[in-house]
Amino acid sequence: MTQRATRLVLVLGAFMAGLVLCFGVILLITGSRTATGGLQAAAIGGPFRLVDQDGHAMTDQDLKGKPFLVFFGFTYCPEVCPTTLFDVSEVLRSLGRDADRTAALFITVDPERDTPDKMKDYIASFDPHMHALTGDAAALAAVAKAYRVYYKKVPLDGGGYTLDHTAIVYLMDKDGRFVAPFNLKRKPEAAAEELRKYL
Ligand SMILES: [Cu+2]
Repeated sequence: MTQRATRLVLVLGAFMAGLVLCFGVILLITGSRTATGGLQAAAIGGPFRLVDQDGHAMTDQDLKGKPFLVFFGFTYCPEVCPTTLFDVSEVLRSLGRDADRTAALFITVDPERDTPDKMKDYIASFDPHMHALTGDAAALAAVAKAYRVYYKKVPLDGGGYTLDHTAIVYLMDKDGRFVAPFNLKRKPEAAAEELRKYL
């Protein structure tokens, strides 16, 4: 082999090696992307043990076989919570008898003030299929985390506090699995029709 040919072979070899390396890296990247599942649905919800407005323990097991709605908030909330709970009540009312086969949970993010008695007073203004749940701060923090709910105390000028919180209504199926955020910006009948599909 001439010196020139040898050099050519070396250059070609290096080029081929580089090419292989490149493809290898691309395979690794695409491979790892496939392995993590890309758009795998994040797990929302899960087991809980809280106290309802009558002071009774309620767990996720009590909801087995029923699709249900979950909303987090607090009784001192000036607007978002009462509006949302009113809308949820309208949906439950639209369901008629089928409402007995569903449930709606209002879970407080303000355990300090929202005792079972306070929750009982408050929830009495809404549909009777609603469960108003409270518990100790740690139990509520765990449920909020499971539902990816954000909440934060905000001090008020005149003393006391309010809370910022996630205002999503979650639709869960009869196995307690998250389906989708539940849209209340439509006629209660239309929303009730969607809920009915999961009975
Ligand atoms: Cu609120």
